[in-house]
Amino acid sequence: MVSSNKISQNELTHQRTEHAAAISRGDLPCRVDLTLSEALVIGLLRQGVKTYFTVFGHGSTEVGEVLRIYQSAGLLNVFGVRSEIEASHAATALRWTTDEKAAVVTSIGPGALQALAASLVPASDGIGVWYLFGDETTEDEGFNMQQIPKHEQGLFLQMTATMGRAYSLHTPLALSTALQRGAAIVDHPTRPAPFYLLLPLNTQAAWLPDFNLEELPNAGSSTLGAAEGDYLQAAQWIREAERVIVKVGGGGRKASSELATLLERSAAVLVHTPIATGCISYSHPQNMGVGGSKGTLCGNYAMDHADLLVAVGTRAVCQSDCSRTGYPKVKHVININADLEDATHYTRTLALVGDVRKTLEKLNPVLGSDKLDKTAWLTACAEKKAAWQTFKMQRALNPALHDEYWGKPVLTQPAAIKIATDWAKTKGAVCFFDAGDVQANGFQIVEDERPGQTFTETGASYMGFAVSALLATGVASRPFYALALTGDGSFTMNPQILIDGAEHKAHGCILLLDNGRMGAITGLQKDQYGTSFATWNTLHVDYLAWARAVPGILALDGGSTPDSLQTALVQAGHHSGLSLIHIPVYFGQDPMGGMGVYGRWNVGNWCEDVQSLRHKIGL
Ligand SMILES: Cc1ncc(C[n+]2csc(CCOP(=O)(O)OP(=O)(O)O)c2C)c(N)n1
Ligand SMILES: [Mg+2]
Repeated sequence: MVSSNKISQNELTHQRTEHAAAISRGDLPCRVDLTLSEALVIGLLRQGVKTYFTVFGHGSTEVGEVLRIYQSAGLLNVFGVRSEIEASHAATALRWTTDEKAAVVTSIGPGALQALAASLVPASDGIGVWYLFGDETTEDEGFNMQQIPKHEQGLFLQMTATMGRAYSLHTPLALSTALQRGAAIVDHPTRPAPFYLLLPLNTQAAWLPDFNLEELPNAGSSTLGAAEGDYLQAAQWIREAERVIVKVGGGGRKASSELATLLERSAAVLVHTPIATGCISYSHPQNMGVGGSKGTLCGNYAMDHADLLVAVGTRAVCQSDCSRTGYPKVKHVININADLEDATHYTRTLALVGDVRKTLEKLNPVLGSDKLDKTAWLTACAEKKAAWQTFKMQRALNPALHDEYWGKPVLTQPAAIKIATDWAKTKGAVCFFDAGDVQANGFQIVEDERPGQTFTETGASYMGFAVSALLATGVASRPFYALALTGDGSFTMNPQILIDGAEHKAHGCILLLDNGRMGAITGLQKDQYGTSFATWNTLHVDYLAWARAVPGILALDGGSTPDSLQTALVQAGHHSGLSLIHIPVYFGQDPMGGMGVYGRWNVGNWCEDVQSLRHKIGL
């Protein structure tokens, strides 16, 4: 039974303090009197959630009070920030880079909606994050301020349940079920995701006398096995094909050695989606880099000519398979994925539904160790990769171009990104990429040797992710150094990082590539309609002054030459906190200013052609 809380606030604080101390000592009895909010925090602690990114509001003060006391006892850490979007990005980045779990706490209404919007990132990239949102009261006494203004029940639950999985703590004693459902999602073995726990304003402080803490679930550690399926058929297709391509998405990131064996045994080339960069070393001769709408010369060549596709852990996002026109000559698909619907996405498919690594481990021996002779294919692809390396080199050798907006020669994005990511490699810094041209040029340029060097949020391509991700550097239990490469458009979506990064001891550098516009969209407009519209600014904003306004931030002018940028990076690297390097960058039609486009995309006025090609291919 849930009864009202009979003890005073002072007594409650005292009691919570005692509970927290007992948890630290490991002797909290399993039956205790406590509020729903405290039981929730204890339940999350049991699952290893010790980091909270918060923007409290009237919808979450009760949970906030429990977190205050538990933080004082050293059980968890709370980072109050200035935007729920930033909070969500930081929690996502923490889980992504370090596997440490985090929760985002917001108020009801606008705060929750901002976090919900940003949760498109973990939903798209497959990252487990807890969201605790204040929600309308369960007694429905009338509209709560900031609830959705309709005479209907559970609207936030409907919205969040559309984005992912959600649970409303409408009935306090359902907590253990809520936490078990959340654990199953946030710690899912193959495709973790955001989980939304809605906290009605009036149940957060509900009193749970003699609550049995044993009910609270522990973190799940489930695993999935290898696919059952026709491996002999798969092996036969691989042997018979002349041009095999292995396309790796986010689900194949951790299968480096199995992928290398597959390449060796099938004489295939590998192309990956941006998120899977480093799945095998870029220097591996059979790695053609990224392929897709904005792929590479060699990656797209391989896609355009392959006759057999082995898809590994990819959900075939438009950008990665040219809106389903990416494999015009493919006769068969072997699709290895833990998700049945992803595995059966294409026609003419042999779907191997199971854990990617374990399935590859089972497929490789069936292929046998006799190398298949597909020399013509490997040679043709190797030539394209060499041409791509030359293409890249030309941009590094022509680093500056005259720019109209800046009225002088400035660095190109390809040159600046190459210099910065080379520097990051020597420093062992993690690189985060923000959306836009910065991101596309970035994934065309980086040459990662292993996963974890670059985090490019291409699932949702959410502007402001990279800079907000820097919060994870200081918050992680083992802090690390990161470089966030961002455009002027993306940075101004989440400039709160300047304050929150300084406050919460972020250790990294924001490299702001300023072309005075949302260049990726200007570029699309020009390619599609011959003219640009409403995607640039005429103002020259003093971003260094923004950075200087915050104590502890080192603001550096990166200048317009490779040397000046190098010098600034080195200075930034010596700074103990957060730094911002501003560089003007070129925007324009000069081919040396970009990395080119090699694929197709079902957007704007290209749709008719792309769709008709898709239907012609019929894959
Ligand atoms: C939150 C959000 N809004 C809109 C978009 C659509 N979008 C993708 S890239 C881009 C422009 C990015 O501009 P900037 O960060 O300056 O990078 P640039 O392309 O100029 O290098 C826009 C508006 C998005 N990805 N995310
Ligand atoms: Mg820009």
